[in-house]
Amino acid sequence: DPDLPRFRIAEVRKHGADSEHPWVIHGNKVYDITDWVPAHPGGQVILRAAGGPIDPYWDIFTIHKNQYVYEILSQYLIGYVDQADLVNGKPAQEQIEDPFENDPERHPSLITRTDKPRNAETPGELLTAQFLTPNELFYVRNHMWVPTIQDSKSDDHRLTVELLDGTMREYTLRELKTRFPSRKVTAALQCSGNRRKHMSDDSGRQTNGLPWTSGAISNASWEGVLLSHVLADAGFDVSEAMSGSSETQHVQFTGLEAYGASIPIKKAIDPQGDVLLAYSMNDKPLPPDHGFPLRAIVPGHVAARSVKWLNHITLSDEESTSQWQRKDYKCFGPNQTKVDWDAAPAIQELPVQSAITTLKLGEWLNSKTEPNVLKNDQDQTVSSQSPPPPQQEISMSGYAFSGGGRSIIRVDVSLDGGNSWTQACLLPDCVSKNGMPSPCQGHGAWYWKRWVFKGGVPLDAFKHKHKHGGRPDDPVAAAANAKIPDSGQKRCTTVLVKATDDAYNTQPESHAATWNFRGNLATAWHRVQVCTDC
Ligand code: MTE
Ligand code: MO
Repeated sequence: DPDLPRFRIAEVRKHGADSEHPWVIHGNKVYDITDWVPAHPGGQVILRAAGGPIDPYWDIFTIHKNQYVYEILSQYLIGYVDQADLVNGKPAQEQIEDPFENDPERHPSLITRTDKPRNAETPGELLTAQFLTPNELFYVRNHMWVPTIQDSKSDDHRLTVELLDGTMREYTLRELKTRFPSRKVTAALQCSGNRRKHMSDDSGRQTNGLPWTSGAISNASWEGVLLSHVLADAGFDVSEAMSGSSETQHVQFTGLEAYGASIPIKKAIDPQGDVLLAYSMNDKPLPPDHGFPLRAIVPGHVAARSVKWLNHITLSDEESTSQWQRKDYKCFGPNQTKVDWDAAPAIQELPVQSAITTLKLGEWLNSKTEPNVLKNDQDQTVSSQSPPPPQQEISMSGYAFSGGGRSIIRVDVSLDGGNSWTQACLLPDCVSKNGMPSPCQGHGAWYWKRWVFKGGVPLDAFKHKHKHGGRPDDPVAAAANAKIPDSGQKRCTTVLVKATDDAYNTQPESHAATWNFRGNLATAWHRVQVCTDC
């Protein structure tokens, strides 16, 4: 309609998220979205764009870029952007606000995979240096921008709980903190894409998603209130649900930037499930990147369910309709690349995982200068045998973790590509000491176990060409092999690690066998190639 008014961008700016009549610009058109916001599930995303162009937001939140949405939007057209503010038919670049403009500062040691949105992993040597990952080194996985909430207003942050019959109950964070007892839970979060790069490198097949190595996992102590307490207070019949006869089957979580996911009601009400609405991480307020001021913590489940910047909980007979629940975080067979998303369940509890985070080669032991005779009083025949072969000292450390609260019972290490095995030492991080109770809290082994190993690689191990050799450009391998010149003779072996949990679940031998096109749950034995020039 050419008769509609023309608006300067300065005028549109006055119609921001806080105004009575929020407007947005799409292309060169201006829309009044007042009526849309409450009616649309992505209303919060649209509000974020109020007062300016919506297109940069939709570039991030791609599921909204479809014809259906444009058609709804067209009902709210009120005019056009004034010619004076257009360059090539669009608002000038400097008029477009960067959605990530308010994202927080990040620790320089994190390894950035994408900057906008922020996705960064913890480097190996920092990852397992401590049992509890320091907040500023905890891996970051954001699908969109970081919603900003001022410290001074955080206790006024509102959480709405909506029951199956539509009943709503609203809580401020202040109310949550004062009405319910606080709980602490020690839990690791692991992204479903952790070690995806290992999957594509080892199998030689590309995957779809961020190329994480071993650092999309971290471990922290979380404090908050129990989800089940809040649900009961909001009027949900927890005992009916315990008996299995509730129509409510899922708890859907939504964050302020409209990320959403859900968990089965069974986990939410399990008295040993420890699902938290958390406001604190390692005894400090949640940092902005990790969900300030409130996030769900679903211990033992894939971290995608631990929704950050939590502001809405919906009890439902169905799962969250978000793409992160219905698509994305599912696995299929290695041959399946055109998939029926509905045919596979959403990832919830995680399988066994382990990785080598540091690896150092030391001196050669038992070298030719050592005496030819072994001291053994009992068995003199030993002295007539040949000397033990030289060994290359090796020290490694890493983590092991299993989902569902299953604890890690053993970590096996091989120094010769999987022909022979030995055990790593599990660090006693969660063990009671000197009459003191375990420093780890919660009803399950929700935390990771750190392991260390010291040993020697026999000289004759350095020869094997293993099928899935582990890549020399793996950062752990690169650091270990840094001393070895590129030119000249070198022989290599593959060291590897695998873990077992208390249900005797263990890890698959190769990524080829569990390859899936989204690169989820890459849990095959972590292999690192180490070389010698001897
Ligand atoms: N919650 C919101 N609101 N937005 C997000 O992008 N990412 C999820 C989950 N919760 C996400 C979210 C995913 S996929 C992961 S792996 C974890 O948060 C990462 O949590 P962290 O950044 O605290 O490590
Ligand atoms: Mo994730």
